[in-house]
Amino acid sequence: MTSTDLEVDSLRRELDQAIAGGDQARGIEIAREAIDGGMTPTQMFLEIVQPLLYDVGKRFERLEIFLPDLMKAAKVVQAMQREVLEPAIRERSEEATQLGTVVVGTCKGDIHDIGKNMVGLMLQVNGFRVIDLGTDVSTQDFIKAARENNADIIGLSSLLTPSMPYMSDLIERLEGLGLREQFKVIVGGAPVTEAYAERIRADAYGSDAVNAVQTCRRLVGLEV
Ligand code: B1M
Repeated sequence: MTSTDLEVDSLRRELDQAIAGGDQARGIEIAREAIDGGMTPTQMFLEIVQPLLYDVGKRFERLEIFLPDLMKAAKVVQAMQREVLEPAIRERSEEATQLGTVVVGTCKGDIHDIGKNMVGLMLQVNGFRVIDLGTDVSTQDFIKAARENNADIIGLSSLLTPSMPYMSDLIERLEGLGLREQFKVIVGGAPVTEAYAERIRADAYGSDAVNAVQTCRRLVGLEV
């Protein structure tokens, strides 16, 4: 094990404790330490924060923790995003050109937005105009915003199995309205898979926030 592996391990352990204890101040401090220590904010988010939240989800599923614990964990991560990770990502981004417009949102019935917000931010700092409709977004509102903003891509996020069918609902509505060729559709979120995206005839599946940028570049005809 290298010293860097050890540092990442201890960072992960400390953050796990902060998340479990709902300690926002400590979460912020750890994020600052990681970035000052040379870790990129995207690496910090994708390699440490995201897996830790997945573990929190597993503990919740096993009934080892309950909804208030899930909420506390989310608040720590949101504070880290707001105070450290988002400003650091923006600071590192270059002045980008307009690659296209993406309307993003979390599907109806679903209020999870930590991952969707990261996807939106990464798209934005990599040159896309992002219209973020927030959470619990209806199919009609996605289509309305895409038309009003002359979007190139509609990006749907879902973390709940019951909100996933709204992804295929949107594609069917677009087909029904004769708009399917006008907008590319990318889908993502923890329970969403590449196979699901294919099955519902989405144009693409995004596995994480970095992959979503590469995929949207490809969808607007740019090299990845
Ligand atoms: Co909830 N929750 N939650 N939750 N929650 C999950 C999703 C769950 C898997 C936990 C579990 O049981 N294991 C489970 C869903 C089960 C299912 O349906 N399959 C669950 C449940 C059941 C619930 C409630 C129903 C609990 C209840 O009330 N009894 C409730 C639902 C409320 C609702 O939405 N109506 C609920 C509530 C909450 C909180 C509010 C407490 C909080 C959310 C706070 C917030 O987002 N503002 C919360 C949290 C934190 C989680 C877990 C623990 C973490 C989610 C997260 O932020 N992950 C989650 C466990 C899990 O996901 N396994 C869980 C980190 C994030 C960075 O990853 O969102 O996957 P992710 O995003 C990634 C990629 O997926 C991808 O890129 C992102 C960044 O790299 N991606 C895209 C995402 N969207 C994309 C879109 C793209 C492309 C890529 O293109 C457009």
